[in-house]
Amino acid sequence: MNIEKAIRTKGVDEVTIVNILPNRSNEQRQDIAFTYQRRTKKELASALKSAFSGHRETAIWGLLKTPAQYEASELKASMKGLGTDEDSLIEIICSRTNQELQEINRVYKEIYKTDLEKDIISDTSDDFLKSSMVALWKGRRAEDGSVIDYELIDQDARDLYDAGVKRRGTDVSKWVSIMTEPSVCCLQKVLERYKNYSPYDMPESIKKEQDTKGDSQKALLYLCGRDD
Ligand SMILES: [Ca+2]
Repeated sequence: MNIEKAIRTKGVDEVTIVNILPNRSNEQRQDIAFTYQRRTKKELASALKSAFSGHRETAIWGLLKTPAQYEASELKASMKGLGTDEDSLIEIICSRTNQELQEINRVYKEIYKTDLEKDIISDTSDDFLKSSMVALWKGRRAEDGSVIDYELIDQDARDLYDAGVKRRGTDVSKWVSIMTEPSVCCLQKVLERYKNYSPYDMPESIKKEQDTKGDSQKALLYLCGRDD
Protein backbone atom coordinates (compact mmCIF):
# COMPACT_ATOMS: atom_id res chain seq x y z
CA MET A 1 0.00 0.00 0.00
CA ASN A 2 1.52 3.26 -1.11
CA ILE A 3 0.20 5.26 1.82
CA GLU A 4 1.66 2.76 4.27
CA LYS A 5 5.06 2.99 2.60
CA ALA A 6 4.85 6.75 2.50
CA ILE A 7 4.19 7.02 6.21
CA ARG A 8 6.97 4.58 7.05
CA THR A 9 9.45 6.47 4.92
CA LYS A 10 11.78 8.41 7.12
CA GLY A 11 10.53 11.97 7.34
CA VAL A 12 7.28 10.87 5.67
CA ASP A 13 6.85 10.86 1.95
CA GLU A 14 4.51 13.81 2.00
CA VAL A 15 4.34 14.05 -1.76
CA THR A 16 2.85 10.59 -2.10
CA ILE A 17 0.28 11.19 0.60
CA VAL A 18 -0.70 14.60 -0.69
CA ASN A 19 -1.00 13.11 -4.18
CA ILE A 20 -3.08 10.15 -3.18
CA LEU A 21 -5.65 11.37 -0.68
CA PRO A 22 -7.12 14.48 -2.27
CA ASN A 23 -7.60 12.71 -5.59
CA ARG A 24 -9.84 10.02 -4.20
CA SER A 25 -13.55 10.13 -3.53
CA ASN A 26 -14.61 10.21 0.08
CA GLU A 27 -15.68 6.59 -0.17
CA GLN A 28 -12.31 5.56 -1.57
CA ARG A 29 -10.58 7.42 1.23
CA GLN A 30 -12.65 5.54 3.78
CA ASP A 31 -11.58 2.31 2.06
CA ILE A 32 -7.94 3.34 2.21
CA ALA A 33 -8.29 4.17 5.90
CA PHE A 34 -10.00 0.85 6.56
CA THR A 35 -7.38 -1.19 4.72
CA TYR A 36 -4.59 0.70 6.41
CA GLN A 37 -6.03 -0.01 9.80
CA ARG A 38 -6.51 -3.69 9.04
CA ARG A 39 -2.94 -4.08 7.87
CA THR A 40 -1.11 -2.03 10.45
CA LYS A 41 -3.55 -2.15 13.39
CA LYS A 42 -3.15 1.59 13.54
CA GLU A 43 -5.63 4.27 12.67
CA LEU A 44 -4.69 6.07 9.50
CA ALA A 45 -5.86 9.40 10.89
CA SER A 46 -3.62 9.18 13.94
CA ALA A 47 -0.72 7.81 11.91
CA LEU A 48 -0.98 10.83 9.64
CA LYS A 49 -1.42 13.08 12.62
CA SER A 50 1.92 12.04 14.04
CA ALA A 51 3.52 12.10 10.61
CA PHE A 52 2.38 15.59 9.75
CA SER A 53 2.04 18.63 11.89
CA GLY A 54 0.14 21.89 12.02
CA HIS A 55 -1.73 23.18 9.02
CA ARG A 56 -0.91 20.20 6.82
CA GLU A 57 -2.22 17.82 9.42
CA THR A 58 -5.54 19.63 9.59
CA ALA A 59 -5.94 19.51 5.84
CA ILE A 60 -5.14 15.82 5.62
CA TRP A 61 -7.35 14.98 8.58
CA GLY A 62 -10.20 16.85 6.91
CA LEU A 63 -9.89 14.55 3.91
CA LEU A 64 -10.20 11.44 6.01
CA LYS A 65 -13.42 12.41 7.69
CA THR A 66 -16.73 11.05 6.49
CA PRO A 67 -19.17 13.81 5.44
CA ALA A 68 -20.97 13.48 8.77
CA GLN A 69 -17.74 13.72 10.75
CA TYR A 70 -16.76 16.73 8.71
CA GLU A 71 -20.07 18.49 9.32
CA ALA A 72 -20.08 17.61 13.01
CA SER A 73 -16.67 19.24 13.33
CA GLU A 74 -17.82 22.26 11.31
CA LEU A 75 -20.79 22.64 13.65
CA LYS A 76 -18.56 22.34 16.69
CA ALA A 77 -16.22 24.95 15.25
CA SER A 78 -19.15 27.25 14.50
CA MET A 79 -20.10 27.26 18.17
CA LYS A 80 -16.66 27.31 19.69
CA GLY A 81 -15.33 30.33 21.49
CA LEU A 82 -17.03 33.69 21.75
CA GLY A 83 -20.25 33.98 19.81
CA THR A 84 -21.52 31.62 17.21
CA ASP A 85 -20.84 31.48 13.51
CA GLU A 86 -24.55 31.48 12.71
CA ASP A 87 -24.00 31.27 8.98
CA SER A 88 -22.45 27.80 9.10
CA LEU A 89 -24.92 26.64 11.70
CA ILE A 90 -27.88 27.78 9.61
CA GLU A 91 -26.46 26.45 6.40
CA ILE A 92 -25.69 22.97 7.68
CA ILE A 93 -28.86 22.48 9.66
CA CYS A 94 -31.29 23.97 7.15
CA SER A 95 -29.93 22.16 4.15
CA ARG A 96 -29.64 18.58 5.40
CA THR A 97 -32.25 15.84 5.36
CA ASN A 98 -33.49 14.25 8.58
CA GLN A 99 -31.40 11.22 7.89
CA GLU A 100 -28.24 13.22 7.36
CA LEU A 101 -28.93 15.21 10.52
CA GLN A 102 -29.39 12.02 12.52
CA GLU A 103 -26.06 10.74 11.29
CA ILE A 104 -24.34 14.03 12.14
CA ASN A 105 -26.00 13.89 15.55
CA ARG A 106 -24.71 10.40 16.20
CA VAL A 107 -21.18 11.26 15.10
CA TYR A 108 -21.21 14.52 17.07
CA LYS A 109 -22.05 12.65 20.24
CA GLU A 110 -19.36 10.11 19.50
CA ILE A 111 -16.66 12.71 18.97
CA TYR A 112 -17.58 15.39 21.49
CA LYS A 113 -19.42 13.33 24.13
CA THR A 114 -22.23 15.83 24.23
CA ASP A 115 -25.53 16.42 22.46
CA LEU A 116 -25.44 18.87 19.62
CA GLU A 117 -28.86 20.09 20.65
CA LYS A 118 -27.51 21.03 24.08
CA ASP A 119 -24.66 22.94 22.45
CA ILE A 120 -27.04 24.80 20.16
CA ILE A 121 -29.23 25.79 23.10
CA SER A 122 -26.34 26.99 25.22
CA ASP A 123 -24.42 28.76 22.44
CA THR A 124 -27.12 30.44 20.39
CA SER A 125 -28.34 33.70 21.84
CA ASP A 126 -31.05 34.51 19.31
CA ASP A 127 -34.32 32.92 20.48
CA PHE A 128 -35.78 32.48 17.06
CA LEU A 129 -32.64 30.92 15.73
CA LYS A 130 -32.47 28.63 18.72
CA SER A 131 -36.03 27.38 18.36
CA SER A 132 -35.85 26.88 14.60
CA MET A 133 -32.51 25.13 14.72
CA VAL A 134 -33.64 22.82 17.50
CA ALA A 135 -36.92 22.10 15.67
CA LEU A 136 -35.04 21.13 12.54
CA TRP A 137 -32.52 19.30 14.58
CA LYS A 138 -35.12 17.09 16.14
CA GLY A 139 -35.89 15.96 12.64
CA ARG A 140 -39.48 17.00 12.76
CA ARG A 141 -39.56 17.96 9.12
CA ALA A 142 -41.63 15.48 7.15
CA GLU A 143 -39.84 13.53 4.45
CA ASP A 144 -40.57 14.25 0.81
CA GLY A 145 -42.74 11.62 -0.78
CA SER A 146 -45.41 11.60 1.88
CA VAL A 147 -48.94 12.26 0.66
CA ILE A 148 -49.55 15.88 -0.26
CA ASP A 149 -52.43 17.34 1.70
CA TYR A 150 -53.62 20.39 -0.25
CA GLU A 151 -56.00 21.48 2.45
CA LEU A 152 -53.20 21.53 4.96
CA ILE A 153 -51.01 23.43 2.51
CA ASP A 154 -53.73 26.04 2.11
CA GLN A 155 -54.20 26.23 5.88
CA ASP A 156 -50.46 26.65 6.44
CA ALA A 157 -50.30 29.39 3.83
CA ARG A 158 -53.12 31.26 5.52
CA ASP A 159 -51.58 30.75 8.97
CA LEU A 160 -48.25 32.09 7.73
CA TYR A 161 -50.02 35.22 6.57
CA ASP A 162 -52.10 35.56 9.75
CA ALA A 163 -49.03 35.11 11.93
CA GLY A 164 -46.97 37.72 10.11
CA VAL A 165 -47.99 40.30 7.55
CA LYS A 166 -51.64 40.42 8.64
CA ARG A 167 -51.03 41.21 12.29
CA ARG A 168 -49.03 43.63 14.38
CA GLY A 169 -45.72 41.97 15.22
CA THR A 170 -44.94 38.40 14.24
CA ASP A 171 -46.00 35.15 15.83
CA VAL A 172 -42.51 33.78 15.50
CA SER A 173 -43.18 30.32 16.92
CA LYS A 174 -46.00 29.85 14.41
CA TRP A 175 -43.66 30.80 11.59
CA VAL A 176 -41.02 28.44 12.86
CA SER A 177 -43.37 25.49 13.02
CA ILE A 178 -44.85 26.10 9.57
CA MET A 179 -41.43 26.50 8.05
CA THR A 180 -39.75 23.57 9.75
CA GLU A 181 -42.39 20.84 9.87
CA PRO A 182 -43.61 20.22 6.30
CA SER A 183 -41.39 18.38 3.86
CA VAL A 184 -39.22 20.61 1.67
CA CYS A 185 -41.50 19.99 -1.29
CA CYS A 186 -44.69 20.80 0.68
CA LEU A 187 -43.12 23.92 2.09
CA GLN A 188 -42.47 25.14 -1.45
CA LYS A 189 -46.16 24.60 -2.22
CA VAL A 190 -47.14 26.47 0.95
CA LEU A 191 -44.95 29.38 -0.11
CA GLU A 192 -46.54 29.41 -3.56
CA ARG A 193 -50.00 29.32 -2.04
CA TYR A 194 -49.00 32.07 0.38
CA LYS A 195 -48.96 34.55 -2.49
CA ASN A 196 -52.75 34.14 -2.78
CA TYR A 197 -53.14 35.63 0.68
CA SER A 198 -50.32 38.09 1.08
CA PRO A 199 -49.46 41.09 -1.07
CA TYR A 200 -45.77 40.16 -0.63
CA ASP A 201 -44.12 36.84 -1.26
CA MET A 202 -42.54 35.10 1.72
CA PRO A 203 -38.97 36.41 1.35
CA GLU A 204 -40.34 39.96 1.08
CA SER A 205 -42.61 39.37 4.07
CA ILE A 206 -39.70 38.11 6.15
CA LYS A 207 -37.75 41.24 5.33
CA LYS A 208 -40.69 43.49 6.21
CA GLU A 209 -41.43 41.99 9.63
CA GLN A 210 -39.67 43.86 12.40
CA ASP A 211 -39.43 40.85 14.70
CA THR A 212 -37.20 38.94 12.38
CA LYS A 213 -33.96 40.73 11.80
CA GLY A 214 -30.34 39.66 11.53
CA ASP A 215 -29.72 35.97 12.03
CA SER A 216 -33.38 35.09 12.34
CA GLN A 217 -34.02 36.74 9.02
CA LYS A 218 -31.13 34.87 7.48
CA ALA A 219 -32.37 31.53 8.81
CA LEU A 220 -35.92 32.17 7.60
CA LEU A 221 -34.76 33.18 4.15
CA TYR A 222 -32.63 30.08 4.04
CA LEU A 223 -35.65 27.98 4.92
CA CYS A 224 -37.54 29.57 2.02
CA GLY A 225 -34.77 28.38 -0.23
CA ARG A 226 -33.40 31.89 -0.54
CA ASP A 227 -29.85 32.56 0.51
CA ASP A 228 -29.74 36.35 0.54
CA1 LIG B 1 -46.56 41.69 11.24
